[in-house]
Amino acid sequence: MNPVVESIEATLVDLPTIRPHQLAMATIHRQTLVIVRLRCSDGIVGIGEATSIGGLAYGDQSPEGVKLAIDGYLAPLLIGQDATNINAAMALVGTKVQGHSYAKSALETALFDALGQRLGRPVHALLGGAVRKSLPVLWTLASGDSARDIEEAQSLIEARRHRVFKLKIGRGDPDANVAHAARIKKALGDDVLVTVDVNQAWDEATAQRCIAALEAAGIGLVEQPVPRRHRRALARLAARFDVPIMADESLDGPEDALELAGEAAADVFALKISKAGGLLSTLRTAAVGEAAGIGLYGGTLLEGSVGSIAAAHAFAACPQLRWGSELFGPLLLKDDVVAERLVYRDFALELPDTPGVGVQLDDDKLQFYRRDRQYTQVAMAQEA
Ligand code: MUC
Ligand code: MG
Repeated sequence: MNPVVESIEATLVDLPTIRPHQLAMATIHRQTLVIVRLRCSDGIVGIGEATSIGGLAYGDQSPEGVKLAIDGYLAPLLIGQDATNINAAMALVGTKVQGHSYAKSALETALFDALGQRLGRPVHALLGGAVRKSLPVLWTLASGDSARDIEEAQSLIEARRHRVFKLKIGRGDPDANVAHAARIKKALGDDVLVTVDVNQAWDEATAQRCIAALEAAGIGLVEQPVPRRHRRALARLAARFDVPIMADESLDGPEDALELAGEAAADVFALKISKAGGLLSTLRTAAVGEAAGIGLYGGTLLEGSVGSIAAAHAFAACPQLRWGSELFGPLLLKDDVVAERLVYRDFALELPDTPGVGVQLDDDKLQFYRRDRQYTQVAMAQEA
């Protein structure tokens, strides 16, 4: 008999960032990870992660909500199911639970990790094989200060860690945003690709004016300039400008991909395993993009090592990843909850070849950073 899912534990973990990370909708000082441990009846424990940015500021699924959904609904559904049949397990979850793509992604990752450990194969092999063994990784400049961002970029180029940079704009005066982007692009020069992410902050008229200026300044790509549901506006911008327009918040899974492709609303798709609801759904989303001739990009919700490496396995299996990736989340964290941190070298993230996702949890760190323990510590300190 095949092993079944025996228990599932979802743990909230709060990790500080190395510096404030300023986006249009939030400034992040820490990231909350939901770490999932899925124990199977053969003793194998698979791990997964769901993380979002700025609580509910980026997406409509909070870390606390992810934990509630797993504890109350998804775990009871999966317990007792065949742990080796991921398609069947996720189909069951799909019919009984609407939405909750972040939770589904974490659970599917944990099932893949367990299966990989059981078979002695890395997750990318279970997805059909990696067509690249490392993924180019850009860095997001988001300190809120142009001079500091330029310095940060130059030192990262020097260290051969990143050579493509994304700027988080969309906060405050749009013209000041454009001036900030132009200053950074000018300082970094023609050889360095600089992109911007507006995180839905502009209306169409503002976007038209500002994208023209960004294009003239040499910005190489504009991500999600208008609100996610304003697809027709996105399509008009994609038609109007040469600079590629990327859909991020407008794109969750394959159904969105189909609609965006049909409306010619984006030149590039930002894939994210959490938005899509898992690795398999990410590959299905990528397939739609690929079929429509749309460039693919490996996006992040600033996950730690577990979520980032899970995404890397899926992105490595995509036939095309023309725009590289932004799997730098672990580098933005001061610490992590894994035994060994991911390897970034020569502007890329290396894909592990070890069984499963290829990273292990560090139990001491997990205990140290778990939120319920921190509350206990604060309560104890207050009582003392
Ligand atoms: C987003 O909107 O793309 C990715 C990089 C970063 O700094 O924030 C994320 C979210
Ligand atoms: Mg984005």
